[in-house]
Amino acid sequence: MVRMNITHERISILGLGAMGRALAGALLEAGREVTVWNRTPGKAGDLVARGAREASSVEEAIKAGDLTVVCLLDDSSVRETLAPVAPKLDGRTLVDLTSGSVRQARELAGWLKGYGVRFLSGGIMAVPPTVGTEGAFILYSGARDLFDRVAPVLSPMARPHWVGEDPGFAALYDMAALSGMYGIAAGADHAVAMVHAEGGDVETFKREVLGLWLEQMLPFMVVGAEASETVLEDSNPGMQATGLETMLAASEEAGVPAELVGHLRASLWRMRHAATVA
Ligand code: FVH
Repeated sequence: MVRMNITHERISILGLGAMGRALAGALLEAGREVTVWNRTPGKAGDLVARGAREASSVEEAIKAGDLTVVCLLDDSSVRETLAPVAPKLDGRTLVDLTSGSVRQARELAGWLKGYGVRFLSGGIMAVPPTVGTEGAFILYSGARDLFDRVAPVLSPMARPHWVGEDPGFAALYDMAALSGMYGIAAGADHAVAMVHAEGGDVETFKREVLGLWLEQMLPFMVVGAEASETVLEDSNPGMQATGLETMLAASEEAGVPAELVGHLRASLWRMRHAATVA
């Protein structure tokens, strides 16, 4: 049986880690009826005080909600948690916000479909303190009609954003966006290490140089880029290759391992070669 109307907006949350607690808190704040479950009991205290109900089993939690949000450590914890109850999930709606790979999301969707579950996969573009705040958003993929039904119910957690019918797409964009973020974070770490090694004032550098520079360049790196291009492809590759050699030398002079810069140099060499051939 497919339950098409979520009339009372009763939401169950499986997983009370930092993120599950933040999601549950945002839903409670918006007046939703929330039931929570966590593998290790004792993590629901504050939420119960704020109006949540604590279920003592996964099955009890799922039955208490019109919609279940899963937010666990990883794909195998989701499988482990859902496997014993899966045969009883026919007609239920599940939204999995656990981080995973594209293949894992697709396989999970297929597995749950076999049990008659209506399923959306998600990727959280927020950290616990930003859940429920303006900039936070959550990527969803799966059936559009299901998303349209679920989005208003879950919107207090973060702005819902649908990225396609393929259940793997939320994971795809989530992982790709994380890759972008970690690239910047790794570059920033390297920059700080250079400044520290050469005796510069790290706090001043971060505040007066690095933050402002990254802020200035970010729109070019992302929004200004066409398809697979990056800002690096907009400038003369020869100039950039020379610039990177200088950066590599500066890093080596400072005694800071330069693997990251070396990697950038390799990709720029490829770009320069492509430009010469074209
Ligand atoms: N926190 C963050 O900043 C990021 C932001 C972007 C999205 N991620 C993803 O959200 C998922 C949950 O992350 P979290 O921050 O809540 O993680 P933890 O605080 O470590 O809590 C983990 C929960 O998972 C439960 N758990 C672990 N293994 C199992 C298992 N085998 N069976 C059932 N539950 C399991 C754990 O339970 P317990 O250890 O308390 O019993 C916690 O509830 C994650 O995918 C992030 O990548 C967060």
